[in-house]
Amino acid sequence: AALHVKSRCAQYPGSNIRRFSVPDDKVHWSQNWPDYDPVSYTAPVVQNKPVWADPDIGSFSPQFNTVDGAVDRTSFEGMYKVEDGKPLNPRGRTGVIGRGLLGRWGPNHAADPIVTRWKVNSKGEKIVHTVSKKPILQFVSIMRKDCGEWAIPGGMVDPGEQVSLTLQREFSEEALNSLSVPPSEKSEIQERITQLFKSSGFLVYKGYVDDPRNTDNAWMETVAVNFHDESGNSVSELPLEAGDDAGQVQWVDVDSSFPLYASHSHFLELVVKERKAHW
Ligand code: RP5
Ligand code: MG
Ligand code: MG
Repeated sequence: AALHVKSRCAQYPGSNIRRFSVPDDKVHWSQNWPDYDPVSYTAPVVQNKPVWADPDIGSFSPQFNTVDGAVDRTSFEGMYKVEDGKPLNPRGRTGVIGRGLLGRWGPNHAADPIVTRWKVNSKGEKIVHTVSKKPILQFVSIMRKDCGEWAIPGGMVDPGEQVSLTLQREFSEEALNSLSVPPSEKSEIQERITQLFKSSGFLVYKGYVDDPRNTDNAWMETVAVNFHDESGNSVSELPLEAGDDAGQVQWVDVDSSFPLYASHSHFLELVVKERKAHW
């Protein structure tokens, strides 16, 4: 697997914390590094014990590498090591210990719905990129409120929740603002959503996410699934409205030069390969 990069960003998100700098050749735990002196950081929101966060280790010893009650503590990356009661990031050092902004020790499971359509002209014909000569895909993208970066409208899997439901729920909350629609319009949105997500979609990726919130003891993992509207008459007609942790939402042309949050650009590249689209 490629070395994580955003998981080593100098400034830890939402804080004044500077990560201990980890050079490429010291990322893997197998590299002995006696001088490694990571910063300990667990954000105040996590320390305040919200329902979505674990307590501190000591008072609490979760069952790692297994489904622990309703919380899935297994990793898509295989068995991870636990040292002094704390799980170790399977991709290596990040310069921070503790949980940072993440609620769970070890893997924090998310789901990423990648909703796509073809870019078309006024006659409904596919638009081909001038250089690659391949048709251009568009995907529903949100601007994250926490960092201002464009991203897939993904979110955390609730304890015991089926990933198929998380995909729908997060898309509805962030791209359709389902949390704020008046009750009279709820069933209408719900119906459209069920239509769009009734196919199981194309499984794009399952595994570690190179997320800037990752630490040595807590990291993001996701299941990314593509729901594609081939004819352009189902999703394309959905009224997009940003909600919850999304500040804006829009259809964005899929192109390798467009910067995206965490590993989201990599997920789109996989969608492009599958659909033989421009990249
Ligand atoms: C990323 O964080 C995942 O790929 C997913 O898009 C997102 C989930 O976190 P929140 O959007 O709930 O902050 O690592
Ligand atoms: Mg969300
Ligand atoms: Mg989200």
